[in-house]
Parts: sequence; C-alpha cells; structure tokens
Amino acid sequence: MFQKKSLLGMLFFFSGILMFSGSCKEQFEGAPVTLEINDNWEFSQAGTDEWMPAKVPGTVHSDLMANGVIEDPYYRMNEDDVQWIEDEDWIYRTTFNVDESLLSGPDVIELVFKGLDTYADVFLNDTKILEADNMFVGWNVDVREHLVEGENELRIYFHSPVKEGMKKLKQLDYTLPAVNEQAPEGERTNVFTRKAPFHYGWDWGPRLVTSGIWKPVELKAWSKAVIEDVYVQTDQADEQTATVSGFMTINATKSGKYGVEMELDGVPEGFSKNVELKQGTNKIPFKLEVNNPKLWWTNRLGEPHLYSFNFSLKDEICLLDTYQLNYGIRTLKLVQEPDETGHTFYFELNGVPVFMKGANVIPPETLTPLITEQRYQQLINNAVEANMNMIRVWGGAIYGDNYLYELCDENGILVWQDFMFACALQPGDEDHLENIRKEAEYNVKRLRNHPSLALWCGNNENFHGWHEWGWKDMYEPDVRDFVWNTYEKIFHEILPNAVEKYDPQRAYWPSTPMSYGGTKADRKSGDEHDWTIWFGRKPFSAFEEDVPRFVSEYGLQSFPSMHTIRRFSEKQDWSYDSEVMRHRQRGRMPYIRPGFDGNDMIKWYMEQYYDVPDSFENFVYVSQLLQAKAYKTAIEAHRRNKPHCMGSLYWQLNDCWPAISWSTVDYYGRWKAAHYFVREANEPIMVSPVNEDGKVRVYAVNDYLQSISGELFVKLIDFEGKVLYSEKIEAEVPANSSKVVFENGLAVIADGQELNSLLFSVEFQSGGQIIADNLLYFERSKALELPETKIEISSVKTPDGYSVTVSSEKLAKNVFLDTPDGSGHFSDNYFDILPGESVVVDLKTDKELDVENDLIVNTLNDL
Ligand code: BMA
Repeated sequence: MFQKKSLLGMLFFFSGILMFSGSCKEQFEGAPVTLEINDNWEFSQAGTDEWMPAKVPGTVHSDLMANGVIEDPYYRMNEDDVQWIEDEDWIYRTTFNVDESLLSGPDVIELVFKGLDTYADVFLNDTKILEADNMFVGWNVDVREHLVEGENELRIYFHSPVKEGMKKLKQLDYTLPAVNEQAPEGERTNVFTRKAPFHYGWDWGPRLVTSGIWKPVELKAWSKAVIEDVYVQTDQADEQTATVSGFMTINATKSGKYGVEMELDGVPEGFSKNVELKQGTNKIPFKLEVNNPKLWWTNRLGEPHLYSFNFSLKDEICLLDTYQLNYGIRTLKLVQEPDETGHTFYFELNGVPVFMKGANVIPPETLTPLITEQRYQQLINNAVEANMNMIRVWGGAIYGDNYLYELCDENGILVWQDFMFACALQPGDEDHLENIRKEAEYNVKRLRNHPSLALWCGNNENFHGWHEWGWKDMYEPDVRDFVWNTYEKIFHEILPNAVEKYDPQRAYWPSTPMSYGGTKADRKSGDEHDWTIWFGRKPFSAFEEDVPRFVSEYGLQSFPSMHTIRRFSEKQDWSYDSEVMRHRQRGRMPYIRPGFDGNDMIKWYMEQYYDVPDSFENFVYVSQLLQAKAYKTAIEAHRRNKPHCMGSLYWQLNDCWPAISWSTVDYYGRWKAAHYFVREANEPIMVSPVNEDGKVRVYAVNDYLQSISGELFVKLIDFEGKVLYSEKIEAEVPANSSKVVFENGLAVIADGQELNSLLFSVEFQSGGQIIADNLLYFERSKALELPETKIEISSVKTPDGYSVTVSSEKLAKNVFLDTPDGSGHFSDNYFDILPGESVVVDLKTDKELDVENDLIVNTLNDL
C-alpha cells in the first residue's frame, strides 16, 4: 500500500519540482508531500526473532492480543498474566520503497514520528537516526542521507520502560514518592520516565506498561519553504470589534522573496503581503481588526463560533504551503483578586465571570493508541449533554490528541490542562529537566491556538503531597533541598517559562490544589480538591460547609452497570468482596492509607444513607444512587455559593477500562445514575431546596446573562400525594447569580408531621413552562417510609426507539429502567415519580422491543 502511494505521491511531487522554474502545475499546489508509513509493520519480542504482524499506530499489548499471544487483560484478573510484557524489549519494523526522483528532488526529506512510547532507538537501514525518550513529544529527523533507492527498512527498538526506569531509580539513594503507581514501594519507576503515569496503574486503572509506535509515522518532503506553525491570539474583543494578532513561523531552505496571505472566512478581513525570508526560521507577524465579530462562547451560554483562518505561502510563482486553523475569537482570563474571604478564582470569558461546571477526564482507554475519534466524540458529547462547560485534562495521563481540543472548540467546552505530572516528585538531573522543557514547549505550541484552552496547570497534587503526605519530612536536609529545588525548577521556572514564551496570554497555575501566592490550599483562595467526603469519611453535608473558591476535584465511587460487570466477570464473582471485584477496585492506597479499599468504602457510605441490599444487582444499583446523591449535593452546594465559589469539576467523567470507580459514565459509555443527576444539577437555571438552620430555603441559580422572572411553586406533600402546604411566589433571579427565592421555618411548613414520609417539591415556571424543578427529602433514604406502589408502563414507537410513559400511584423513588441486554439509552433514568404522576422518557434504540413486558424496572421502594 505504502509503495503504491509513495510512487504516486512522489511522481506528483516531482512533476512539481521539475516545473519549478516555469509555471506551477496544479498538482504541486499544497505541497509539501506527506506519506503515512503505517503498513506492513511486524513486531517481535527482543531475543526471539519471531515476527508477528503489527498495527501502527498501536501498542505491544494490543498487538499481542491480536496475535492470540495474550488474552484480553480487561477480563477478570487477566491483567495479572500480562505483567511480563513490561519487562521485555520489543522491536517493530517495516519496509518502504523510495524511487530515485525522491532522492534527487526536494530540499528536505524527513521522517516524522508523532509519538513513540517511549525509550526507542530508531534505525533506518541499520543507521541509528534517533534515540527517543519521551512519549509526549513528536520527533522530526532529516533522513535524506540515509535513504536508498528502492527498499528501505525502518526498525524501532523499544527498551523496557520499567527496566530503564529501574536503572535510574538505583542511581538515587533516596526515594521519590509516586503515590498511585500500582507497584511495591522501591519499584515505582514512572517518575523517571516521561510516559503516561497511569500506564503504571492508578487508583481507577490497570497496570499495563505499554511500548510501541503510538502515533503515526510519516515521511515528509518539501522544497524552498513551509509554514511550520501559526500562532493566533485575541488581543481585545467585544460585540463591535476584535483585534486578533499572531505570527506565522516559516521555515525556508532558500532565502528570497515570498508571499504570505491570510483569509478569514465570511468576513473581508485578512492580509496579503510580500516578504523577504532568510534561510532558516522566519516569524511573520500579523494583526487584524474584525468588525462585529461573532464571539466564541461556552456550552449553554452562547454559540462557540469558530472562524476559519487560512494561511498560504507562495514563492514568486507557486503556492508552496497552506495552513488552516479554526479559531474562536474570545478573551479569557483567570481572575484572582482580593476580596473579603481571600482571593477570587474564576474564569472571565468575554468580560463575563463564568461558573465552571464539569469534570476531570482521563483517557477513555488505557491502551492509548486505541483511542479513536469516536471515543473522544462520546466523551465530549457526554460532557455537553451534562451541561458542562469545562473539562480538566488531568496530569497523570496524556496530553490529548489535537482532535480532543478541536471537539472542545466546537462544543464550547473549556479545558483546564494539566502538564503530565501527578501525585509524585520528579528526579532533578539535567537530562530529565531538559526533557521536560522540550515536552512543555512542544505541547504548549501544539495546543495554544485552541480557544477552548483555558489554563495550564503545572501538576496534580505534587505540592499538596509535599505538605500533606509527609514528603517534605522524609528526607535528610540536603536531599530535601535538592528535591524541593527540583520542584521549583520544574513548576516555577521551566513550565511557566514555556507558557510565557509560547502562549503568553494563557494563565499558568503551578499546582492543583493550591492557594493564592503559592500557599497550601485553604479554601479562601485558589482551588481545592475536596476529598473530605470519601477519603475523609465525612457526610455529604460536608460539601455544603466552608465551600472552596473553585473545586477542581471531589467524588465518590460506584459500581458500573451490571451489563458492564457481566462483560468482565462471571456469576461467581458477583459480590462486592469477591476476589475479582476486589481486584477490579484500585482505590487502595497502601502508601497513604494502609488497609483502605474502595469497595469497603462504598459499602460504608451506603450503610450511612441506604439499607444495604443483599443481592449484588441491587447493591450495584444502590451504589449508583449513592454516588448520584453525593454529586447532586456537591454541585448544588457549589452553585448556590456562586460567586464565592466559581467552579465545580468532579472526579471523574469517564473510565479507561471496565472498572469500579468515580466515573459517571462507564467504560462502555453507559451513563451511571450520577450522570443524569449531574446533568440536572448543571442546568443553567437550577433551583435548590435545602433544609438549613431549621428553615427550608430555596435557592435559584441563573447562569444566563439575562435575568429571569417567573413563578415559584412550592409544596409539601406526603408519599401518597396529600398536599400539606403549598405556595406560589413571584421570583426574579438576576443574570449570572444565585439567590434565595423562598424561605420558611420547617416547623411551620411541616406542622408536626413525621418528616420521613414527606417531600418538598419546587417548580420554577416562566412563560407557562417549567424551567427548573427539584425535590427535597428531610431524611436519609434509609429512614424514609417508602410506600408500596404500582408502576405502570406504556410506550409508543418513535423514529429512534420508543417514548415510554412511566406512572406511579404513590411516590416511586429512583425508578431505574433497563433493557434486558443493556442496549439503548434512556433520556432520563433513576428519577422519582410523584404520587399519581407520570414521567415520559425516550428510549433510543435500534432494537425491536415489547417495551411493556421487556423493560426491567427497579425502584428503591422495592428493596
Ligand atoms: C485525585 C486525582 C487522582 C486520583 C483521584 C482519586 O486527587 O488527582 O490522582 O485518581 O484523586 O483518588
């Protein structure tokens, strides 16, 4: 395949070169020529000389699986059987053909490796052309002198990352903590290697220490000059005008006269000029005014409008290169100003303070090259559907593929971007620091043009660990000084310098969590990881106390859907403490919390709030309700406290394997109960009834930029539907605010009735429509006197599946609808039905169902 393509490509290319001094042939337009080298790859375990077909981009684990050498590591405890792979070296090779014309034609021929995982010696025709040591960067190697006419062999030798790491570890006579790496202390090597930390195991993921060519390999040939890069920034923007500036970076092999152009789609702005380029790197600045710009806004606040910027480069006769960029014009600032509590911490988009609603994301797949565009689409769709406007690309994994950020640009999802450092300290040798510098510069340049990119953050919890996990006390003074200096060099010099130099408008935050001025997180400024709930065993009401300024992590685990559990386990494994379920649970923290196990913690929290069911299926269902309740409590509390609190990013949106974890959407894309609850709690207009200080208060939160007025209907009913209290209030909620719209004493409202069979319902109507609603129970679920009730189901066929009406005589709590095989998606689920009412839900499915009989219905009333 490559041979054919290469010949074809080169012929086109050379007809261009041959015509170079005459008029341009059409086929030369848009050069340089780039060819993917992704065919005919084979791989072998070093020392065996047994070769098997390989897929590039790919990874050794998926290649071994495809060749039947290993079983699926996600099934039961198979992961244990594949650990040997990390200790071996692996070789990948292929051949490709090059014809004579290539060798004599273009000025530059280079091999471009977009990602090698990780310690890779690359040989072209037996000459070593590259020693790679960082999976997070791409490599360009000029190969003209090593190419031969006819067949060329490309061979890549991957050294075991664990063994390489071990060599480095042994050079130190002190330990560098790496809290979540799933290996015994003294064998945690990840910090020595610039490779996805989570490959070494994390508290929600398996240990699969991969090797391989994880991103495409290309042969790129060009002459005269190419556009190497473009940088765009918004200097100023409002509804009337915007100023956009930046520069093109052009690499020229020949000095001389060239022409550059920029076109902005749909508007007459742009520029065209003649430039004199020198040999080497040239920066061509530009600046333009855009009249009546369509600004880029976040999800649910406005349209995330993108302009197409088209750059081109010409010599006196020919079009040499083009560069296209979708860019959203907007201003974005992180605002930290002194106030009565401490300092603010919020993002200001186009001059408007915006509350950030979202979640932390991890890669949707442990075997990172298997992340397809479709998986990223699902991830971002799930964020969009849950009314999010920010995700945090967390620092223990990988910088996302360009495509992830393109999706965020298109969907109005801002990105809090960590550099890839998490829960660990780093070695401080010069090579390592230089490697980090290159990685930072490479990724800052790669991602800086995305309007969705909101912030660069140095690391996840390294600073916190230093102060709170005993790290700073574990060293002799001289070692402590060295280790801390290394921390400062990386997070206070190398990374911020890279941001300052290449992305000067973007905010840099050295570590999460942290307070203003580089001090420990204190809830008065900066951001916070609120783990007092879950790790700290506090009740959910703790989310409502001493609310931080920006909560960039918090969470509680649940089991994934039974359909997901069935795919990785057998019936005999179905109990929360079976060997397989314990194995699947990675929330054990031998280093900080010996003896801690997430499955026990789920059960412990369940005991606080629910009756713990005997059957495993019901345990799974209730674990999801528990998690949903925690996230609802947290998000509502954070939002009620706007603008004191301006962000709520829970841990974690997704999974990287079928797991018991904090995710709200499981590995196979099934929404857990929490995802429905998060969606509701994140609605731009939200009403939140609370029982505080003996009073029932209703807060209304309005994230829109216009005030909203309407009628608030509140009522207290019992579980059979008897109305004990009701009121209608005219309410107005100013733009972008949170406000108490109702308040009355609980004693007045409940009038001596038993609280465990009452609920308080709130409906906010405007223009005859319900724009927000919510329910408040006065007791924990386990104390509620839930009645026996009869649920009726009816359905009508729709183009995408069925419209299902579910009704109940009496209160039905947390109605869970399921299809027999788990296929299809319900537009709503795990909802309460008020006595005598019904709820209409869309079931999206391409399967034929006898809905009334096939649907499985569970409720808390039934347990
Ligand atoms: C956080 C993260 C991760 C971890 C999660 C759950 O603090 O930063 O390191 O996976 O908590 O423990």
